[in-house]
Amino acid sequence: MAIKNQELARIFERIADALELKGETGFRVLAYRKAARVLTDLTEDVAELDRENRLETVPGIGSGIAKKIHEYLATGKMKKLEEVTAGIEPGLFALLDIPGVGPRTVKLLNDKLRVKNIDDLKRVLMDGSAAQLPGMGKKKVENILKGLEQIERAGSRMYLNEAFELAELIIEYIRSGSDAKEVIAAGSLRRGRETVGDLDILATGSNPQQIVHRFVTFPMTRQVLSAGETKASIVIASANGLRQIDLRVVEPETFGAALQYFTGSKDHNVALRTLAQKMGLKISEYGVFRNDRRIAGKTELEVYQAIGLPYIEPELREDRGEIAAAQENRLPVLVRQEDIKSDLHIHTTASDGSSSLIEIVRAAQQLGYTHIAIAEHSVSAGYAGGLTADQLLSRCDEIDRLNENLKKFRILKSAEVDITPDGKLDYPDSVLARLDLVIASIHQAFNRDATRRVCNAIEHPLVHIIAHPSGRLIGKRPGYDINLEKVIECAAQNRKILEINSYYERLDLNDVWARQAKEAGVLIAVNTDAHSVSDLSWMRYGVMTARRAWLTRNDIINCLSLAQLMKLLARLRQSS
Ligand code: DGT
Ligand code: CA
Ligand code: CA
Ligand code: ZN
Repeated sequence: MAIKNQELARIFERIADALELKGETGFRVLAYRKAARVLTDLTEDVAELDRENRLETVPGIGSGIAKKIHEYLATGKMKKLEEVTAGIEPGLFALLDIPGVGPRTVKLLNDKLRVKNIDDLKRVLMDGSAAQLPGMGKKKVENILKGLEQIERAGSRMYLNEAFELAELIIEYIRSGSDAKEVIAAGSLRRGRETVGDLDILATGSNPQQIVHRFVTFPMTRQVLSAGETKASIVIASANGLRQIDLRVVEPETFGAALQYFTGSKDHNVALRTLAQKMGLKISEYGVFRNDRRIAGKTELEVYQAIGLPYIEPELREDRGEIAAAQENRLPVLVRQEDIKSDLHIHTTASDGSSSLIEIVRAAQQLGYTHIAIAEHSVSAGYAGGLTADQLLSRCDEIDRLNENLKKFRILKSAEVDITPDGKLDYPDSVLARLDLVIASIHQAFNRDATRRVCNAIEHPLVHIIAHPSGRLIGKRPGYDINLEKVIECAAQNRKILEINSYYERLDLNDVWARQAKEAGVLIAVNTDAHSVSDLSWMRYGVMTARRAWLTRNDIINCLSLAQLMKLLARLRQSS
């Protein structure tokens, strides 16, 4: 959605909220809510519609709303918003984010119990006074408590996809409304950590105050925690809860030092500082200093070189041996997104996906891939539309026919085969032999002998890859009761491949285990496990995880050309 659409949708929501908080109901409120919904669903950029005088052609946008949109786009302000929010405690808007709490409830609580913010709300819920109010009651109070719990839990850490999307939104917002030169997300997001606590945005520009001002007026802002001359912190309401974003505006001469410092990790920074001290240097967010004279700071490379090191990629900065490796000039040349030529674990509508095979092929071609593997679920995965052996075989025929007509692109015949509770695969070998690539994974009976079952699958002569080997779901499920050291050892012995599943809730293998696998000589597949065209973009999270695992293009089979991959897959079967 275009950024202006989102900004304006938020503004109209807020006007409607404010009207209701003031006790108004009915047509006017509904008109603003409707305008917000229309803007959210609009595929065209509202700024363009305004330029071309076409706003009123959009159903749901009348002349009154169109005028207000125009006013905002032309001046950056909307009188109506200022008018209706005047005199309303800012904390009241934050209460509206709690599931189960609407404007009428907030008004009631504010009128009768002088509730002004979340702390007040908690107090009146706990001491029983809220339950006494007309129309509240025990049930409603319980609901609100549940809602509070929900936003507090969600307020913990973000998945990588949410963090990236949010960072892109705020960066575009700052860029489009200020003369900022550089705007970049540092912190754990830049390091590709599997979850992100808060966003750390770094900017340079000739007018820091303008950048700070633009930042704190980000439309999703619910609370400004602090706002100074060159830094600010805000809390925003995203779909999954409340999130904090920090901003720093720095001088161009110190941008590299600040970027290095705020990228972290803290442990990496501490180790660097110790190293610098031994050389008689001081390193800080302002630069590298010798006797108070700045000798580096403009770029990160300059900072690292000043303390005698080559550039260290952000994903390696975890104090896991990267500084020693840098000193000895043995840092790996990390895999890059551009090295990826294929995605080898994709579902379509034939099992539980939502995009068709053709749609997936077109999207993969657009991504620049030369081949993909279609791996539907197998027969015992009934819940996921698993294919019977016959269905799989006719699917293979279909893919063969398609491949004849595809130029410079190849679909590999594959399947994500369930490992049964007794450690077998649920297709006969004759069917598996028809496939170019066999992926095996556990989807049932998680804790029954997981290690032995996965090792059985690895030893099966027709299996190539084990998908999501640990089975964990970040923040939701710890994973199978499995001995990954054994699994890696077994994969190494049988020269089989382990997956980094790029789905942001899996990232499985994780960075630490993938690095161990590499050290044991195991090849890695980085796959999205996509169930739709848009899921193919998850590759980015898998690649970052691979980089955090110190992997190079030579460690990853998705970097092989089609010919190289086919040779490898055939060799694996011959040697087992
Ligand atoms: P997060 O937000 O919990 O996912 O993790 P980070 O790494 O983004 O941490 P955050 O947001 O607290 O701070 C951003 C960076 O700032 C951090 O990676 C390194 C730097 N930093 C923060 N506090 C300290 C500190 O006390 N010492 C040093 N050397 N660096 C710090
Ligand atoms: Ca952070
Ligand atoms: Ca931070
Ligand atoms: Zn899958």
